[in-house]
Amino acid sequence: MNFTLTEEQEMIKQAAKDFAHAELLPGVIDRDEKQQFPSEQVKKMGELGFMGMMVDPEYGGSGLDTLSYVLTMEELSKIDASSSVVVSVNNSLVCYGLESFGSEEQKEKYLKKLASGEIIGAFCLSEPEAGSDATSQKTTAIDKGDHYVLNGTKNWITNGNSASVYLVIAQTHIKKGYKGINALIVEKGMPGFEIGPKENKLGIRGSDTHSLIFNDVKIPKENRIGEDGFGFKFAMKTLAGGRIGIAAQALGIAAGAYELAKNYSKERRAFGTEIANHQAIAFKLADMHTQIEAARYLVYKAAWDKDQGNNYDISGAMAKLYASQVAMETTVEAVQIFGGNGFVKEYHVERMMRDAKITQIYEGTSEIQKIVISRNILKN
Ligand code: COS
Repeated sequence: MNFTLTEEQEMIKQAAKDFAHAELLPGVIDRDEKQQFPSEQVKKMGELGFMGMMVDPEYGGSGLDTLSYVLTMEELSKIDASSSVVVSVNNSLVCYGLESFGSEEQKEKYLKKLASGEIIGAFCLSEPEAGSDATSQKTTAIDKGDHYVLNGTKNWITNGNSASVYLVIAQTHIKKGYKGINALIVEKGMPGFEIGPKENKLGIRGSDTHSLIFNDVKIPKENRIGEDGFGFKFAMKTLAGGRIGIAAQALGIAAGAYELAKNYSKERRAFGTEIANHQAIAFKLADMHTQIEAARYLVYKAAWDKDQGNNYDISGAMAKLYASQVAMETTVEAVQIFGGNGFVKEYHVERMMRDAKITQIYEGTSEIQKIVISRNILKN
């Protein structure tokens, strides 16, 4: 076992930390308040190579390992989870999905621009009645020979309006169930493709979440990813890695709130001393620190599994399940340590508490992670 980061990983972590403080922190409260998408920040993250971190440089990516990606997600999420979710979706769902399963033509046409951050992508699986129950797709992609005709609605799509390329999961052969599902590449502006209203959310308010409506959208056959009927497996395999990204986001939110609470407890005075000197506060910090460290090793282990070529279904699910729980508990405690100030926007922790909640929901709820974990442990 080796718990030491390489020199390169340390440099990437530091670069992400510096970027987060210099570019994400200014205006983060305002963007949250106004639900403003971090367009400038995303552009700069593309220039730094954060939008296609694991993609082969041949396709415009940074060619880094999953651990470097996780370290970056952690540092960005300490400051601004609304920006880091854009990085997560673009890297681990869109770029990974295209690089691993797309055709050479698809990689040339779409991946290069996505990995360099020239454009961003969205991953469209959820529907009004198919979030956790992902096999129940009502969106249809009917085979018309040289093209598909796409009809239906997708919900809660991250990067819903800001994306240029959408990976859309849809049912082609209804009688075949999940074996009849396809994944199609849809471009913004294709006739019949409409972007629905923006959701007014509890947290990650800077990210733009929309429903999408498809009315007889004509999709060329060459935009299907993989073989006919590969769509459900495509979604499952891609989400397995996506969960590592969200686990890293949850870890970052927890660690960010903990650092703020620790610093505050050394400044704020009550009963004649800094509140950190009261055991009620010191023990909270001890619990937070221990849980964050445990979450960190689950997240890094999942990234390591992916880099080693090991199966990471279970390690990714455990990392997401635990890190998201720690994010929720830690941010609630951080607000408590800040007391009255914790309830006020300028101290950041209330935003982190709101942002933490989504990590227990998207890319598979905590209950779904328990299904994945229990099935994996019981099959052996
Ligand atoms: N990698 C590869 N294949 C996978 C897989 C994975 N991680 N997980 C499932 N599959 C395959 C199965 O092997 C099976 O194929 P075969 O019949 O050829 O073996 C197929 O997919 C169906 O799997 P299963 O029978 O387990 O499907 P279920 O309907 O029971 O669903 C869960 C399994 C619940 C795990 C799945 O629906 C899921 O992950 N749901 C949550 C989706 C999600 O994350 N939604 C959030 C929206 S994205 S923000």
